[in-house]
Amino acid sequence: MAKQEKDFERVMELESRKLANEINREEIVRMQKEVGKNNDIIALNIKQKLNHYDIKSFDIVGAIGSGKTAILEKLAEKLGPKKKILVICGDVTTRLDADRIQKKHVDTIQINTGRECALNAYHINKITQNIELEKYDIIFVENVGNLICPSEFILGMDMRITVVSVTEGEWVIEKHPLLFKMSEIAIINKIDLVERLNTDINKMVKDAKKINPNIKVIQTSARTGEGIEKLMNAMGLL
Ligand SMILES: Nc1nc2c(ncn2[C@@H]2O[C@H](COP(=O)(O)OP(=O)(O)OP(=O)(O)O)[C@@H](O)[C@H]2O)c(=O)[nH]1
Ligand SMILES: [Mg+2]
Repeated sequence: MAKQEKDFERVMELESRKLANEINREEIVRMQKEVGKNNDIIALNIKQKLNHYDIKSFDIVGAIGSGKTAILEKLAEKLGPKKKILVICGDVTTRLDADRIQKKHVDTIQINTGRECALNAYHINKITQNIELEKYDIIFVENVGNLICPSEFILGMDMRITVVSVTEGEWVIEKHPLLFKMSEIAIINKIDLVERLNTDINKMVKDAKKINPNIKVIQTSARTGEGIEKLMNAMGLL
């Protein structure tokens, strides 16, 4: 075969591969939209059910290791004696977080998402269909730690809270605006470390407010307990 012909065939092959990819892409986008729509319908059902039982519910999302579980441990300590609490923990694997929180005498359920990088309404629906909801006053969901995927799926909770900490640096909010747009509260945690790390916390607060002027920004330390009462107040739990 002449070299020119070979080159032509190669171009054709690449073109048809590209075309196939484009067809796949359209199909994938269509399917993703469908899944998103179904997720939102299920989330709405969950919301109605929880409202029916007068349960306050919170979706805690945030960066890996920012202190979501540590904050939930503190909230469970403070609220546990008076309120009946369920904490649903999402992680790729293990039940480490659920075991930690369970020590605070609240009920916990761990969901392992495997390859999925966030919880979705299907996961929560399975739980709300199979437990006695009337037992609970408050449900907390700790989503899988990351600042990107959870923005794709609402879970039907009353409030979304996004947690970051000073250890991720002052650019973390500016670089991940979507979750802050969709949240009622932003927590900046680990403020006990702010002097050692020299993080510009004012920039973090300003960024959150610029992205979402209605967001309440609460500074906490799950280590010392600073800011936890303020957080409970902002959550309507005091
Ligand atoms: N100094 C300090 N350390 C904290 C604080 N909050 C959490 N930590 C520590 O940070 C580490 C991660 O905390 P976790 O509560 O597991 O964080 P997480 O966001 O639940 O982590 P993932 O679920 O793995 O995403 C642990 O070693 C905590 O003890 C805080 O306010 N100050
Ligand atoms: Mg955790």
